[in-house]
Amino acid sequence: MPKPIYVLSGPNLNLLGEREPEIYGRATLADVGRLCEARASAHGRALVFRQTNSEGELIEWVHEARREAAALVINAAGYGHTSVALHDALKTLALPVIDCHLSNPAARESFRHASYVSPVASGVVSGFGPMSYELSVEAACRLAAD
Ligand code: CA2
Repeated sequence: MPKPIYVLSGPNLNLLGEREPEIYGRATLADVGRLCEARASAHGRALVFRQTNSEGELIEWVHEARREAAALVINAAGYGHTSVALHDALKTLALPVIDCHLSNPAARESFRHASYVSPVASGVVSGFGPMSYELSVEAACRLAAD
């Protein structure tokens, strides 16, 4: 049985589709989950798709992914710009990690230019709205070894 692809989303992404549609679009996180599911199943992979507003919970799930996942897609949202603890957790993984963003942080405010995730990721996908998640899952499936 191939291991699943984990897709983890961080704080405030539960509000997707409800606020700031000019930046993040009108799709909800459930819509994004369906796109990811379709991409993973095209590769014969199961998907674990979760969102949390808690930094500790996000880190627990990264530890879980370390044991259970074939690859990890993570949109750490605000924690990507602030969390050394998340950076340390991601650094322990021996599997592909894709740093995923709906918007293009490099084209936004300067405080979004710093990332604690991208230095420990295999690659970064940003700026394509929900398609960023689809492309990230595609990359995760193609990079996954287990
Ligand atoms: O573009 C992305 O995916 C971000 O990771 C989203 C984060 C932001 O802090 C990063 O710089 C870039 C913010 C997520 C907040 O999500 C919302 C969704 C809808 C309405 C309000 C916030």
